[in-house]
Amino acid sequence: MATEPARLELLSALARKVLWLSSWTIHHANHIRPNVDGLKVGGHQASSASLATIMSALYFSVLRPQDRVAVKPHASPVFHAIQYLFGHQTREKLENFRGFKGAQSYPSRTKDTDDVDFSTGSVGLGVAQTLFASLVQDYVKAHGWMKDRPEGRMIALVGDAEMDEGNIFEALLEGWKHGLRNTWWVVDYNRQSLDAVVREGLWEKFESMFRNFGWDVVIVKYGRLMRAAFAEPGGEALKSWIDACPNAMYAALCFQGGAAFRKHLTDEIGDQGAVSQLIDRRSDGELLELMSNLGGHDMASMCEAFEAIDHDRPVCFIAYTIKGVGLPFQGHKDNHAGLMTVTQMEKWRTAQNIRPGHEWERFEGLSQQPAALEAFLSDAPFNRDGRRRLTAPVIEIPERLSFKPSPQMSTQQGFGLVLNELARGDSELASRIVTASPDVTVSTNLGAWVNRRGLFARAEKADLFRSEKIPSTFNWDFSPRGQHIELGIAEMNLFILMSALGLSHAINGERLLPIATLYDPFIQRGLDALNYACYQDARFMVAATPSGITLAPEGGAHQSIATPLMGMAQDGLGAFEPAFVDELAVIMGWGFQHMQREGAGEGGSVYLRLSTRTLEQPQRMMTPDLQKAITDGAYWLRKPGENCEAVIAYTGAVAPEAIEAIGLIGESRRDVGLLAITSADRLHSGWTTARKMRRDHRGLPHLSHIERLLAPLPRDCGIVTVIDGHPATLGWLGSVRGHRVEALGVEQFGQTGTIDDLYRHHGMDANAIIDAAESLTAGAPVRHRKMAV
Ligand SMILES: Cc1ncc(C[n+]2csc(CCOP(=O)(O)OP(=O)(O)O)c2C)c(N)n1
Ligand SMILES: [Mg+2]
Repeated sequence: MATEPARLELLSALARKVLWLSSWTIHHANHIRPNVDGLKVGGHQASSASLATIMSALYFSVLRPQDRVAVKPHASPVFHAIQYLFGHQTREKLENFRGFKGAQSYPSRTKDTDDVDFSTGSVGLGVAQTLFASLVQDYVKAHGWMKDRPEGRMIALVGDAEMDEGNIFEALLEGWKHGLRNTWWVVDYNRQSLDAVVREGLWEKFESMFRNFGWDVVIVKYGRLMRAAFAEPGGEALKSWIDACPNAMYAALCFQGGAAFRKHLTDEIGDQGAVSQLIDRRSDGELLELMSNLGGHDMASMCEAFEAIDHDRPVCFIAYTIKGVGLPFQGHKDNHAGLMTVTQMEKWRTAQNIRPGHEWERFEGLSQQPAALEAFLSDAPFNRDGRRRLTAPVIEIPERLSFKPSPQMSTQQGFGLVLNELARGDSELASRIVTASPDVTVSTNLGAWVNRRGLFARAEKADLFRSEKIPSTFNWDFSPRGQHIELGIAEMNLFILMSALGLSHAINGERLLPIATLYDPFIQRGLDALNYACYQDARFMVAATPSGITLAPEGGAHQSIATPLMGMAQDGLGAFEPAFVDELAVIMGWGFQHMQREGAGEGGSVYLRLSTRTLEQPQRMMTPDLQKAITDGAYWLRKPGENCEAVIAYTGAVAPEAIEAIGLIGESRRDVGLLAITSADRLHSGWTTARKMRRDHRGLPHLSHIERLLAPLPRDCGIVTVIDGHPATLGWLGSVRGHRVEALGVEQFGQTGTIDDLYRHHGMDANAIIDAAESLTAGAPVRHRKMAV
């Protein structure tokens, strides 16, 4: 073990190397790598530089293998440089930074190969991810699955302007409710955002807010050089000047350099005495070094601050930094996307003792012994256990999920029944399910599951209504064994919790099968977090209900029109909209398997768009073929013949309208088909994949499910599609084999009414379907129409 001064010296040397390598990586991508487009690749040299010291302190000294980090997106080059020094990142990938298959612009769990714990990019989300990851760790521990693994700290490196993101505040409140522990947020307080310099005094707001939520707050403002200068005669005045200096002025002086600091200090606090002497004892270079020695750039101060934490309460470190520290544009308000010129880089290279052609060498230009640096790196506690990405065995899923059938049901009800059945049993599957809902547990039919499996909290808390013997349908007991996490209303939190629960196999080595319930329209409130969760390959199931205009009297603000398209467009999420409960049970069973599949392009999360509309349920055998067709996305509910004139293809809760229309049309048209679509998303992606495979492997007759279903239809057969959602969801069906399509659905929202009123109003009742079919087919008019009630 190196002695303290020797350790600090090695750490500081490595931090300088990290700053160099990160800046060089960006420089290389912009000035050296041949760039056919002539556009700069970019790369945020300034934003990255802010964190070189702090991240070096963490990775090279403070972190333990069980700790997990979300790195501010623009510090990606610093992260990659650190991993390069550790030997986890290749020179080839760094040379190809921001290029195709190169090191990623923002750290990515799925695209980068150098041990990224949590992806970042959309600011704010990675920060909240650490908070929820810590709650998930508590969940795993409370369920007895931690074995002898030590608890990790979940750490976010946060930009000060990033703190504007509302989802961080939503997460803070939720964290407080759940007794958050083991979470560190390190705010890179460089007082600059993308556009400019931030408001004065932000740190005070952060401090009081975090303390208010029970966090420890550590402000690391002055480096060791500064603290030593404050102890000199005249030092007090210097400290007061620094404290009073507005952010923009400090930043501007850091940019202008030592001479400018000298002039300002002399004009403002020069006294011809101790203060003047303190200033004059230093050259311009030394003065700039002193004034740039804010806490976040001082290895000793950062290590001290981190190492002083001896409790598991959450901690916010506010580390003062200078954006672009050490680079020619440090402190300049326009430096966010700033890049050093070739000349500036050349000058900086020389100053660092780096020989031309040796820029990528790990210890080039450092005066310390390479062997000492190498030994220090390989002894870093962070690396002690080797690979930090864990795995967990696959949980077995029964052949078929059962439920207590009734002749009339809604899919939302069916969802509750399937879970209730699971809750009654003692399967491994049931023990690994964790549900969560943003204050809509009861109204999304999770009640029966929660009654049996209980709510999760680290400490027992009995349902007072129950202990007071007041009748209530729902048992609201909290315990460490509980399997439902009740959240406040913020949907962003729901999806970030899914992101954390859905990575438990990789982070904690223990698989969880998370299920979120919410109202379908509010997917939009959490959409970026949902996208984020999918982007980092978290695995979960979303049951969104009620949906569409079918929630009729509930009204406009709760109607969802665009969600079927979102479900289709979201990478990593398989979207389903079953009409009947037997379909739903099949999809859920498949979903639990899909959530566990691993390998390139394999598996993903699942979105169930459900409804509160009660439908008559089909009485049928669930054959393996039907089962497969349901999860592939569609099956014939009425198979068309050779001369089929019209097909009605429906999705979800509008099944009765489609069935009624097909009956009425059948009176006038002999050959009609009814296609039940359980997943427009699966059908569409199957179709695009098949086309791609045919292109890539010319001649291979790979046909997708929808191509096979539509193949027997004559060319002049018309297809009417209908969905309680945007008509474009199914409108593409005509392109599969060139059939004409009338796509029915919803394009405006806001009306309340009965389902009949609204289906009529939006042109998706049986009569509208018949009209559309008629317009697509030749022959006499369809004689029968649905009678008005
Ligand atoms: C949700 C989202 N909105 C906008 C951006 C674009 N953006 C990237 S960094 C940034 C400002 C960052 O400022 P700060 O957090 O203080 O980081 P610094 O670069 O100063 O370290 C913005 C607006 C983004 N990445 N994500
Ligand atoms: Mg900033």
